[in-house]
Amino acid sequence: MSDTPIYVTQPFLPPLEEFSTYLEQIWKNKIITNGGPFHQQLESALCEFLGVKHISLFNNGTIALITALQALKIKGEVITTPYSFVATAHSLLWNGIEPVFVDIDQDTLNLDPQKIEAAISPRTTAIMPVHCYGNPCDVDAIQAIADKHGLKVIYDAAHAFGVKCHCGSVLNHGDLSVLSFHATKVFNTFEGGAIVCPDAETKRHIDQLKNFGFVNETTVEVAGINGKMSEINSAFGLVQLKYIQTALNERMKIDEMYRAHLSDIKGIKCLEGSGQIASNYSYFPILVGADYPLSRDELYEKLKENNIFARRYFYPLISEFPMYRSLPSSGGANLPIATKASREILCLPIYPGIAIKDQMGIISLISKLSE
Ligand code: T4K
Repeated sequence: MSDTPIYVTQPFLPPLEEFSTYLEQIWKNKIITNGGPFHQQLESALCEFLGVKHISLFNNGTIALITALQALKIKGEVITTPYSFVATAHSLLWNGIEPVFVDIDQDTLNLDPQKIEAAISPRTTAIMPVHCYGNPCDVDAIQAIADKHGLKVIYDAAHAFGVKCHCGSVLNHGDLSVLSFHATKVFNTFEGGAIVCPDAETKRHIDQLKNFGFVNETTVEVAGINGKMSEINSAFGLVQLKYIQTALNERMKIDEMYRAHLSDIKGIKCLEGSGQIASNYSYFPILVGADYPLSRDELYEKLKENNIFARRYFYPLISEFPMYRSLPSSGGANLPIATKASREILCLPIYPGIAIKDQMGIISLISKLSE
C-alpha cells in the first residue's frame, strides 16, 4: 500500500522558525529550567485553554502520577483499571500501593462504577480511574462512591487534554487530574505532563514536591523528587498551543471519515464517545469482533504487511504483566470485559497531517478483508 510506514500516531510539530524565536530568548536569558519564564507562561496559558484553575507542569505524566499520589499521601490499596497503559499501575507500585483491578464498562471501556464498591476493603484509600482514549469516566458516579467511603480520586487523564464533559473541563473532577504531554499525545511538549490542582495551596504543595521539597534556598520541607519541566519543553508547549485547535479540528475530520466508512462493516465496532461535549479524537479504537473474518491479531498483521502500524492499546491488560499477575484482583474471572476488549481492540492511525489517500487505503483494506 503505502511506500512509507504509517504509524498509529505522529507528533504534531509547529513551524520550526517559530520555535527558534523562543530558543533565541532562552539563549539570551540563560534560564533553562527550575520554573523559568516559559514554564510560568505555559502554566497560565494551559489554565486558560483547558478551563482549569491551577496547573503544575511536570517532566512527564508518570512522574506526575507518582507525585499526585505522594501529594495526597495515598497508601494501602487503590482501585484502578487494568485496561490502560502500564504507567497507571506502575505509579501505584512505585508508591508501595497495591493496585486493585476492577473491570470496565463494555461500552466506554472505562472503570465500571457499579463494580467499584465490591472491591473496597478497609485498606482502600483512593480510586484511580483513566479517561481511556479521552472518553470521560462516569465522574458523578465515581465521586458519589468516593464521598460515601471517604476515598480520594486521582484521575489518570493522560488521554484527556481538552476534553469537556457536562460541566466544563473533565480535568476539574476528582481530587487531582494528571495529564501526559508525551510525543504520542494530542498536545505534546516532546516529553511532559501536568497535575491539575483544585486550589492554590495544593499547587504550592505539588510545586514543592516536584522541586525536591524545597521551600526556599535553605529549607527542605518534604522529601520531594525532580519532576520539573524544562524551559525548552515549556517553550515548545507555548508554540504548540497556538496550533492546538487546528490540530484538534483535523483530528475530528479523520475520526468522522473512519466512522463514515467503517461503521457498517460487519464485525467492526467503532468505539463511541461517552457523552462528552468536546472530544479530542486522540485515538481511533475499533473492536474486531467474531463476525469479522479475521481475528484482531490477523488484521493487525495484515495491516503491518501493508506498512500500516496500528497498535493494540491496551493489550495485554496491565493485570497480565508479571509484577501484577499474582494479585488477587488480576484473575481473568474478575475482569471478563477488560479481557475481551484487550483481545479485540485495535487503534488505527490518527494524527494531523495523515494523507487522505493513506487513510482511505486503511479503510479500503479493512473493508476488502471483510469480504
Ligand atoms: N497514563 C496513560 C493512560 C498513558 O497512556 C500514558 C502514556 C501515561 C499514563 C504515562 O505518560 P508519560 O509518562 O508517557 O507522559 C506510548 C507512549 O510512550 C506513552 O506515553 C503512552 N501513554 C502510550 C499509550 O503510548 P508506546 O510504547 O506505544 O510508544 P511508541 O514509541 O511505540 O510510539 C508509538 C508510535 O508513535 C510509534 O510507532 C511512532 C510514533 N512516534 C512515537 C514517538 C515516541 C513518533 O512518530 N514520534 C515519537 O517521538 O507508548
